Amino acid sequence: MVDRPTTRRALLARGAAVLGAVALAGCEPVTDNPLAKKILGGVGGLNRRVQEAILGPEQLAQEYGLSDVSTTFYANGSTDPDDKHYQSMAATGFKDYKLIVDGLVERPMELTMAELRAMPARTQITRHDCVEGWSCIGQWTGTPLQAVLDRVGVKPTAQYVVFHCFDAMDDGGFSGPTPFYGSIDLLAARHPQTILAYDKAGKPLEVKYGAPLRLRVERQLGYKMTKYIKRIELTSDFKGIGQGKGGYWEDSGYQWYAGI
Ligand SMILES: Nc1nc2c(c(=O)[nH]1)N[C@H]1C(S)=C(S)[C@@H](COP(=O)(O)O)O[C@H]1N2
Ligand SMILES: [Mo]
Repeated sequence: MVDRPTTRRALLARGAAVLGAVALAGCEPVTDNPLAKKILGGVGGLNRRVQEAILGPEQLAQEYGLSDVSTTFYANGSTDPDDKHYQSMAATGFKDYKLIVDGLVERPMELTMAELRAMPARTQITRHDCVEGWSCIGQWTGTPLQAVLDRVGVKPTAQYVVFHCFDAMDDGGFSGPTPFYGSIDLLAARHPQTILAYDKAGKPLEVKYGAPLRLRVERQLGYKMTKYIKRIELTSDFKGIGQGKGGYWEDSGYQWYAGI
């Protein structure tokens, strides 16, 4: 579990604290990244309508070559979920893991890693931009979310894809740790670079990067890329989920749409 920075100042302090580690990891610090500087400066990411008007909803994020991959990739947020079920699955290489897909779907399903790996796969080398002010380039392989959605059959009333995770964040509140979750809309979910990643650099994801399955949604910021996915729920709104803003970070004030 990690502490949740609740103010911009706390966020910046935490961001500053990671920069040393990021530099050591061969990633890019905030000072070299105009996007991160803009966000830390309070301007925020691109407005969704502006981004879609300029780029179009199908525009691909830039992809890089193998020689651009960061020598080591910084791991952020949760890096080792406390959940007992998660830990027992991790101890046996996630052979008992099942991804639950339910909510507004025609055929609710549970998919094993073997079933997910048997589906079409996509590999992409992309840049991960964290709002705390660092970027790393990494290679990801996974199942296009679109393929999973087609398999379960999305009902016409569905609007959002909600990702429930195994980890929880310690907010220092009385009610105990808060489960991590996030969401994207169906347009982002069906984007060709939106994948449920299970490999990084050609090897199964390490726990710190979100094993066994994490989202890559390449045209948005890092906090949208939920790690440790337990369940994918199709919904028409965010009522009754967390505090209703569509994500753990959104519930504490981040924008729901984090376009870059
Ligand atoms: N389940 C879960 N997903 C998460 C987080 C988290 O704490 N828990 N942190 C987010 C943030 S802020 C970032 S920048 C990325 C970090 O991914 P990485 O550890 O692969 O660098 O994961 C995102 N997804
Ligand atoms: Mo982040």
